This record gives sequence, C-alpha cells and structure tokens, in this order.
Amino acid sequence: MGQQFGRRSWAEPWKIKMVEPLRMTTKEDREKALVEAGFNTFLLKSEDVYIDLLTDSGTNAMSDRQWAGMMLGDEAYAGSRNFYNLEEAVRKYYGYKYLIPTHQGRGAEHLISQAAIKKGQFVPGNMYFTTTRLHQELAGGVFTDVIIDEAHNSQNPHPFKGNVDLEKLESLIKREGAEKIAYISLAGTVNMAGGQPVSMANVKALRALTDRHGIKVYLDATRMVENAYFIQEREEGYARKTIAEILLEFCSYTDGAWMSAKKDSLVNIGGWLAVNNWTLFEELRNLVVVYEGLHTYGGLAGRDMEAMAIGIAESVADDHVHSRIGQVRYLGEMLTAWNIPIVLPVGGHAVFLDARGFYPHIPQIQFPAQTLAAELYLDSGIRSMERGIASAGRDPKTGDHYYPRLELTRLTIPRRVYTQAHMDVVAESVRAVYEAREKTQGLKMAYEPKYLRFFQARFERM
Ligand code: P71
Repeated sequence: MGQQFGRRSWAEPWKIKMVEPLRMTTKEDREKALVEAGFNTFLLKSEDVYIDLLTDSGTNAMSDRQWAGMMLGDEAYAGSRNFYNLEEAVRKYYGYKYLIPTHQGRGAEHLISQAAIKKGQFVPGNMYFTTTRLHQELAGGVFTDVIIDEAHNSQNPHPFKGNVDLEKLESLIKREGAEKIAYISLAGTVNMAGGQPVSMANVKALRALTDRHGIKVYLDATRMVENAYFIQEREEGYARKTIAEILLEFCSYTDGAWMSAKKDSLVNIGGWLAVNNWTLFEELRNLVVVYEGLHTYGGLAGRDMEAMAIGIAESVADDHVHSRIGQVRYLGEMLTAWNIPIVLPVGGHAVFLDARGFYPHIPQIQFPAQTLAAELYLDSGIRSMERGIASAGRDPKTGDHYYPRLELTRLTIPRRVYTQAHMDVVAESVRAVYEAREKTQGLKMAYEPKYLRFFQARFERM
C-alpha cells in the first residue's frame, strides 16, 4: 500500500507471541444474533463477532512487559507501589502534579464535573462526547459546542478539525460572563468528529484567551498521544520533536486532565484524573473515596496501575504511534480509493463511514448509521459502532432528539490486535455493503433507555 501511494511502507514494531482464535459464523447465525441483539451492536455477544471494531477502548493487546508488570502488583489497600509508579509516569509524560486513579475515564469525568461545575454554569467544549457531556449535565452544567464549523462537515479536509473556535468561545464568555463558565472541556483528538486533532497553535491561543478571563482548561487526554502524532506530522516546527515532547508541551497549556487509559495507554481497564492545583486536588481526593476507592487505587487493582504505568511509556514511542495510525490510515485509504464515503482526513483511532453518503434515501430518524452497523455485521461478522442520532440522544430541556450533522458508523481499530490482512477483509465487506446500499432500508427504535440510550436501545426493521 505504501508503494501504491508513492511512499515507503511502515510495519508494526512488534511480533506476535500469543494468539486468540477467531470464530467464523454463517449468514444465518448472524441474522439470528442480530435480531436477538435488537440490531444494536452493543448487544451482540463477542463470541458471535468475527473482527471486533466496536471500540479501541480496553481492547488493546498488552506487551510482554505489561504482562510481566501485572505480576508485580502490590495489592495493598493503601499506598501500593504501583500507584507511585503510575504517578511518576503521569508526571513524566503528561506533566501534571497531582494524580488520582479511577476505574476508567467516566469515573474521572464524574469527579471533575462534580468538583468544578456549579449548577447553571456553561461548559464549552470542542464537540460533545457521550459520557463527558452526561456527567457535565448531571452536575448541573450546560454543555456548549465551540468546535470549528469544519468539524461538522465530514468532507472538509482541515488538518486540525478538532480546534476550538475562539470567536465562538469569546462571544459565549462576553454574553454570559466569565464567572458563568465552569471550565473549558478540551478533548485531544475529538472522537465524535472522527478522531480529529487540535493544533498546538490552537491550544496556545486558547490558553491566552482563558488566562485573560481567568478560566480553567481541563483536557480529555484519552487519545492525546494520537493528537501529538498529528501535530508532529502537520504543524510547522514540530516535525523534529518527539511524540513525548509534543504531548508534554500540549498538556502544559492546560490546568489538568482526565484520562480513559483504555485507549492510548494500551491497557484493558483504568483511568485517572490529574491537576496542578492543590486545593482542587484535595477536593477530588476526598470525592474519589466516595465513588471509586481510596485515592491510591481508585477502583483499580495494583497490577492494573502497573500495566498502565508501563503502557504510558510504551504509548509515546514514535514507532508505535506511527504504525498505529498507519494501520487506521491504510484502511481509510483503501476505502477512499474505492470512492466509499468516509470522514476525511482519516483520524487517529478509527475510520468513520459517512452513513448519509451510504443511505441518502434513509431519513436520519430511521437511523442510517445504526442500519449500516447492522448491515456490516450481517455481511461479514464485523462489529462497528453507531455514532449518529442514536448516540446523540435527546436535549434534556426539550426532550427532542438531537439531530447531529454527522451520522457516522465507526470502524474502530484496537491497538496491536489486528493485522493488515484483517483490514483488507474489513474494506471488502464495507465495499459489499456499499454496493447493496440502494436496497437497504432503515430501522425504528423499539426500546429507548433513559441514559446513554445507544448502549441498550433496541431497533426493528422498518
Ligand atoms: C469509545 C469509548 C467507550 C465508549 C464510551 C461511551 C460510548 C461508547 C463507547 C470513551 C471515552 C472517550 C473520550 C474521548 C471519555 C471516554 C470515557 N470512549 N472521553 O470511544 O472516547 O472513558 O469509557 O473509560 O469511561 O469507544 P471510559
């Protein structure tokens, strides 16, 4: 593929030491499983899935060193050695002073939202993320999207589609007053926009603007390593800097961060919250014992913290990130070459299929992206995730559906798990589903849970 695109190929900087067999199914098996799952890929049994591209969250392969670290778990209730190793890794690579471990990202989102949002305050962010926004709303905050307009257009080639629109933010601050802003919720690579990065210039300018108004910036660092890769690749002055240097510089413009370590940090479970302000830290450290566990384990086993500490160091290695994003791009380029509509530029963790481009005849309320995820599973047993109207949920004030402009189906690539041959199989299945697009009909929602409905909603064919 590298040759076809006139450049040298990359290869994975590892070899395979242990394998897990995959199960193939028949079309009849899959039809049955899909109906039982209410056409929701979250409700499929993993055993019924061939290539699992539901998420890159907690689905990564750990290295031999991480597994060795698991054996060094210091399973003490308090003051585990592994906590201090994790604290050191976060300080070294992310630069924040005070660390609180949490069981995963949303545990950290809960704590920061409870501690830093007063009822009625606004929380401007570069596009919503499902769990992030929900915790902000549960804390009484009002999420306000301040991402640049380009992010909402799947075909716009802007290199940093995750950027904050500083004018949108400034006019919100002017209209509401700085004291009505809880903090800026900044995500490094924006998941729902297609894994799109934020530039260093943008975060610097954001820091300057928020400093003028005395507003804090907290970073969702979940896929910030991948964001650093795009800065290295695309932003002037960063080509010769390492991923680790770029990551540290980016974080230095923020006041703290929360992390779902299940992504960048190459573990199956874990997260953290880290801040530079001692007073806020004291409050968070007190809150964590209510919801997660003591502040030196936060719902994790010692071994999980050790695997995370080692994973953080591995995650910033330039050759690792290059091959990780290279694999995602390989799949994206194959689909683009076949004129299949995807979000461009291809992001860090996934290829997002543009379901509106597949099914212009299916109205958004008939869940085009959910339909596409179901069709892909039926065709080949590949599991993807809806990221459209079902994920967007309802406006808590009016009760109406949100109608996001992006109606996407995500092919999410776990780190160090699948090979290039798997990507070929995926691309061919997407092409088969694309070729059958005109005959495909939409879905209706048959059951809708109250919170984060996409996880457990059930659908039926129209
Ligand atoms: C992903 C996930 C996992 C997920 C979450 C909600 C719906 C579907 C799937 C989790 C993230 C994330 C960002 C940017 C915080 C979390 C929560 N992503 N921020 O993409 O992507 O972390 O899952 O560890 O609680 O599949 P958590």
